[in-house]
Amino acid sequence: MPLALLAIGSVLDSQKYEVIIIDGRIDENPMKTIQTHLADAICFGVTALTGRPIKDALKVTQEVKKIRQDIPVIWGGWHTSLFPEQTLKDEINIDITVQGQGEDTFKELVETIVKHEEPATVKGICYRNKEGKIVKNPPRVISKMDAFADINYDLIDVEKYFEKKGRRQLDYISSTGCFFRCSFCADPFVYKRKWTAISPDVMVNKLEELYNKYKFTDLNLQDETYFTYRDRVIEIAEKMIEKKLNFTWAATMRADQGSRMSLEDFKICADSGLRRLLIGVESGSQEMMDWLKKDIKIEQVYMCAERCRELGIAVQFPFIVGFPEESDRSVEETVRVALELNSMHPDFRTPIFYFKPYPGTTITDNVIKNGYKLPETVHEWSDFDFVGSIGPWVSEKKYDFFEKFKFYLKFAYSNQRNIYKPLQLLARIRCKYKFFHIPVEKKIVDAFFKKQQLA
Ligand code: B12
Ligand code: SF4
Repeated sequence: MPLALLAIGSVLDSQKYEVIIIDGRIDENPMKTIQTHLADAICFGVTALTGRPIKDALKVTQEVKKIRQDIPVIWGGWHTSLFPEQTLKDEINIDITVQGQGEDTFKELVETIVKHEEPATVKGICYRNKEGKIVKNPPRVISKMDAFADINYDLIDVEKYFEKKGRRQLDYISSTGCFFRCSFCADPFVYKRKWTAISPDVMVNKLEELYNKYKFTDLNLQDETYFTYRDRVIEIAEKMIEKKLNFTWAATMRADQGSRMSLEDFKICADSGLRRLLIGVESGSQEMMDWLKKDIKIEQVYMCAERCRELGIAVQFPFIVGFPEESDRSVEETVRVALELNSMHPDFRTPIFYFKPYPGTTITDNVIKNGYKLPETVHEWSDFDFVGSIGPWVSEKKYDFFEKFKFYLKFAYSNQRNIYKPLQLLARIRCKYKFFHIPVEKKIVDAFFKKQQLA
C-alpha cells in the first residue's frame, strides 16, 4: 500500500483540501485520472525510491508539466532524501524535493503554495526559487509519530489492494528511523540514527478501528526495526490479545533484539498473531558482519531461529553477497549458514541479494573514494535496479553459482506436494554438495517463466 502518500495525505485538513492518491499499480489508466484532477490541483506530489521507481515518476512528472506548466511538483521519499539537489538539477519539471519525514513538511508546503509564497522557511526541503536557483533549506528534525493525524486509509481503495495482494492484508507503519549504523543501509544517513514510534495505546486502538472497518486478516508492519523496544512490542501484543483482534501479523526484527527476548515473549507475540519475521543476517561470516557494523552475533540469529522453529513462526533471513573485497571464505560461510537456516524449518527462507552500492551508505562512500562511479543524474538513477547494473564485486562465476544455489535452495526445504518429493530430494543433494552442473530443472523453469529481472 502507498504508505508514504497515505502519511502525507492524511495530515492535511480535510475541510480545506481534497487529497487524491493515484497509484499506477492499481489504476488502469493513471494518466487519465491525473488529467481529470489536474486543472484545479494545488500541487502534484510524487514518491520515489532509488532505482526503477524513478522511471515512472519522471514520465508522469513530465506529462503533468506538459498539461499544466504552472503546477508545483514536489518529489519526496528515499531518493530525494539522499539527493536533494541533484534531483532538481537534472529535471527542470521538479520544483521541490523533500528530505526525511514528510508529514509536517508537506503540510507547511501546501500552505505556502496556497499563499503563493516561496517555501523559504519550510525545513527539510530543497527548491528552485523564482530566479531558477536551487536553494537548500535547513534539515527537519524527526517529529514524534503520535503528533501526526491518524492515517486515513479511505484515501485509497483498500479493497483493490486486498484483491491485488490476493489476501486481506493491511500495510501499516508504526515507527520511523532506526538507532543502528549498518554500513550498507541508508537509514542512518536519512534519519541520523533517530527513531520514533506510535505509542501502544494509540496504535492498538487504531488497529481495532481499522480491523472492524476493513476486516483484514493480516497486518504487514513495514517498520525498519519493529522490535526496537521489547516492552512496547509486548504491550502491543498483549493489548491485541485483550481486544481479541483476530488477525495475523508480520514484522522486521534485528537478531540482537530477538535474542534479548525470552521464549515467553516470543510466545506472547505468537499468541497475538505473529506469523512471520524478517531477520536480516546479511552475511554468514562474523568478520563480515562486524565489517558491516551490523552489531549482531551469528549466535543471536540462531537463537531467534530456534525460538521461531519451536513456535512455528515463519522467518525470512535475507543475505547479501559480493561486498567489496569480500573473501571467498566469507561467501562460503554465507552459503553454509543460509543452507543451515533454510533446513531448520519448511517456513524459513534465506533470500540472497547481490551487493549494490545504494547511496547514502558508508560502504558506498568508500567505493566512490576508490574510483567507483555512481549514476550522476536522476535519469541515470532510474536504470540502477536492473540486472547488468550489478557492480564489479560480483563476478560472473559467483553470479552463476548463486543463481543456481538460490533456485535449488528455494525448493529444497519448503513444503512440497508428494509428486515433487523426488525433485526436492535432488535439490537437497545439489545444495549439500554444491553440485549445480547441468541444471535441467532450472532451465525448464526459466524457459517457462522468463521475465525482466531486477537486480
Ligand atoms: C515496502 C518496502 C519495499 C517494497 C515496496 C517498494 C516500492 N517500490 O514501493 C518492496 C518489498 C518491493 C521493496 C523492495 C526494495 N526495497 Co524497500 N522498503 C520498503 C520499506 C520496508 C517500507 C516503505 C514504506 O512504505 N515506508 C513507510 C513510509 C511512510 O515512509 P517513507 O516511504 O519513507 O515516506 C516518508 C518520507 O520519505 C516522506 N515522503 C515519501 N514520499 C513522499 C512524497 C512527497 C510528495 C512528500 C512531500 C513526502 C514524501 O514522507 C513520508 C512520511 O514521513 C522501506 C523501509 C521503510 N520503513 O521505509 C524499504 C526501503 C524503502 N527499501 C529499500 C531498498 C534498498 C529496497 C530494494 C532495493 C531491496 C532489494 N535489495 O531488493 C528493493 C527494490 C526497491 C525499488 N527500487 O523498487 C531502501 C530504500 C533505499 C533507497 N535509496 O531507495 C529502504 C529504505 C530500506 C533500507 N533501509 O535500506 N521495498
Ligand atoms: S539495516 Fe536495519 S538495523 Fe541496520 S541501520 Fe538499516 S534499518 Fe537499521
